[in-house]
Amino acid sequence: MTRRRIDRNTHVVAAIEVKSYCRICPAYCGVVVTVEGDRVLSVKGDRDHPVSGGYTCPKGRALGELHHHAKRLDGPLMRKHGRLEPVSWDELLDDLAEKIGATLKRTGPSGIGMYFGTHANFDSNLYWAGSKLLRALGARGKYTSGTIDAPSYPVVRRLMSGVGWLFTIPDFECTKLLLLLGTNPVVSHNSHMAGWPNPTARLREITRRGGEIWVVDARETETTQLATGHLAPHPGSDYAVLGYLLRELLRDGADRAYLDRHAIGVDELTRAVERFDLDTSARLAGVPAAQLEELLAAVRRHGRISLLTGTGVSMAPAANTVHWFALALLAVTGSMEREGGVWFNPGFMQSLDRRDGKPDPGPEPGPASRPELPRQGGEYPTITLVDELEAGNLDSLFVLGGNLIVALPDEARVRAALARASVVVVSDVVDGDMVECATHVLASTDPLERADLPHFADCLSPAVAAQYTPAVVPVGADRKPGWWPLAAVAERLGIPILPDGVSLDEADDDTFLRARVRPTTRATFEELKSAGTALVDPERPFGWVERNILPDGRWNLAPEPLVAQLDEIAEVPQLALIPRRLWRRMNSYGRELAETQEREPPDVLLNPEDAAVAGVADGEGVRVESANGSLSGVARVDGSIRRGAVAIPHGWTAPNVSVLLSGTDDVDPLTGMPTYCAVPVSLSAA
Ligand SMILES: Nc1nc2c(c(=O)[nH]1)N[C@H]1C(S)=C(S)[C@@H](COP(=O)(O)OP(=O)(O)OC[C@H]3O[C@@H](n4cnc5c(=O)[nH]c(N)nc54)[C@H](O)[C@@H]3O)O[C@H]1N2
Ligand SMILES: Nc1nc2c(c(=O)[nH]1)N[C@H]1C(S)=C(S)[C@@H](COP(=O)(O)OP(=O)(O)OC[C@H]3O[C@@H](n4cnc5c(=O)[nH]c(N)nc54)[C@H](O)[C@@H]3O)O[C@H]1N2
Ligand code: SF4
Ligand SMILES: [Mo]
Repeated sequence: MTRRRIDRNTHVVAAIEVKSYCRICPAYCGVVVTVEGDRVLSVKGDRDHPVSGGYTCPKGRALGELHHHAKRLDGPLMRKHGRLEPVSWDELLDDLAEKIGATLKRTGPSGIGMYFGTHANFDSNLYWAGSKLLRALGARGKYTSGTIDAPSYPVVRRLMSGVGWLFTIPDFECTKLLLLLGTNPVVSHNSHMAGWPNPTARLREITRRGGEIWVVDARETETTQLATGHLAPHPGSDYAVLGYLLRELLRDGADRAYLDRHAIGVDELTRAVERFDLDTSARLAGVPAAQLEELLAAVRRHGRISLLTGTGVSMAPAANTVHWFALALLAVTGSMEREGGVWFNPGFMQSLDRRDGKPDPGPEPGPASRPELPRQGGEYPTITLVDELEAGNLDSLFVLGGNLIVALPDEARVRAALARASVVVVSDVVDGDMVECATHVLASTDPLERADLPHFADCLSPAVAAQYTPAVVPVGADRKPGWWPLAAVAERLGIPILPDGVSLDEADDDTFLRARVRPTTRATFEELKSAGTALVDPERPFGWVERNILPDGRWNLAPEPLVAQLDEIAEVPQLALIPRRLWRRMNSYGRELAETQEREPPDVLLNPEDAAVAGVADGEGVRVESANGSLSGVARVDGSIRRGAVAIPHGWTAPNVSVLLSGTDDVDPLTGMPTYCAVPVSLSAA
């Protein structure tokens, strides 16, 4: 903490600078926050930060604006006679404990569920307290945003390695060829299966030293502008691009020494990809054959590759196949855990490389209303919470840092299902869509008001790093830390969840944070707390997955369920809805900021040829219809998107793109993920 004096008009006031890190996405950029009393004056990048080096994006720089926003929740709210009213914490907690007790009597623990949204990942104490409460209640109803955006990622990893929790990090220091599929990290920082501070500098560094970047994306994006090559396949057809590369490399150019020692299933994989000859693949992907050949030539030129996927592939129907082929391609090119290829971040906090790797348990039956959609890694697919509410099986639902109204398909169905619950507890920082549906609102501290350490998202970082942050400003109004009301309800129910028998009165943010540091963690709590910035382990840990995780050190390149699914991939639609993320906000977070509303409206991005067929011009109203519903928006007609793709950002309620999606018809049986990308749609003038 450094002191500074600021001259404002005539009188001199003391402002202080506090080092912290941004907790809106897993890039975890280091920030310097200037505060005066309880006012946040500015949030800037911390130039001395060992991972982000001064970088921030507008979301991080707006932390102060959101902190003081008129829509911030200031205290607890409870629904009485149909209306939300301010109440005391005691009144809310007594009522909540009584109602949870009533649910337990009526249904047992199966009537209680908890949804951990994106922002529960960035308040590690909230996540931990939520998990502990759920366990203490004996409830199995855990749901997360991870089963909305990418369940195929861990499910495929488990099938191929035994463990789902493996995050592939490009070896930025040495890679010569980076392949990006369905991700636009310059805008998103990926923040999905990786969190990159300063993506532009990272990408430029690869091409500066003579490396290549190839992007597979249905649009020209901020990332394709920095790339060496760009392929724009039909939405949902990426599996054919990777299938082609695998087929050709397995015929000539595979790293046989690596495969012989570190893989099984090579022959089965070779047979499975035999169908992806050049002409078939070019036809399936809707790209010129010459482009596929150029991409293959680039792979051959460099031998090893690194690779990252995003929501453009992980939310599409063939997501499992793409993630399978992506890992297989890394193995076939000998790029797994080798310089110039990829490594797996064990996490500074978790230090998975210092633990014994036990295989994950396999899938279990889904919840009573949809047993065919499997529970994996201790989580039910989030879409099934709607079925569970409809069936009356779920009676009390906690929603922590998430927004089911924009995140799940079919807004009307989600709203109706939530209205059936006896209790909807919402932990949030702003008055938004979920608050509208809540019976009990837990007004939480925001990132500037709480101490923190990285939660499991430290495995997504391009470095093995962790940072402790103190609270930057005092807790404002009548808010409480996210963990506090959960611990207080637990206490009232007689199932205390605080670590080491600490009482609620004695506990603070550090009580939980201290307990998160394991014996294997790369530093002690005291070391983390006194460091003042991120601690970094400079070694990129190559080889720990091979040694600790893989059975006999081998990847399974042809798991039976994935091979079987390959035959079931449907033809891609003529005209398809695809996802798109915007620069100034994160899903629904940040949409209340004036600049976001003004400069990034949720318009419908169309190719000129598709617009002409529909009779729609730029700036005019357009109606988008799917088998599930329709919406109207403003058309933005632009040749940067390929023909056959229609991109609409999510996170808004007007329009809410979720009305075009279905939670019943298009759900993947292995992962329980609804289809969000490559959904068939039609267009007309509105
Ligand atoms: N600024 C900002 N950052 C964010 C978010 C945000 O809303 N705003 N959201 C955060 C979250 S929760 C996540 S999960 C991550 C996601 O991060 P990303 O996965 O990088 O998300 P997008 O930026 O939408 O990039 C997806 C890309 O896939 C392309 N695409 C669509 N369909 C297809 C297809 O079928 N094939 C191929 N090859 N490409 C396709 C789209 O055109 C788009 O450019 O971003 C996180 N970061
Ligand atoms: N059509 C379509 N739908 C999509 C997607 C898509 O690409 N297309 N993308 C999907 C993806 S990638 C994801 S991850 C999901 C996102 O699904 P969710 O994670 O459920 O939704 P968000 O909009 O990120 O939720 C943010 C909520 O957290 C609150 N919040 C912000 N900060 C804090 C905090 O510090 N504490 C607490 N307690 N709350 C906080 C915000 O106010 C907001 O209400 O949506 C998915 N839905
Ligand atoms: S990239 Fe992510 S962590 Fe960095 S400033 Fe932006 S939102 Fe915050
Ligand atoms: Mo996401």
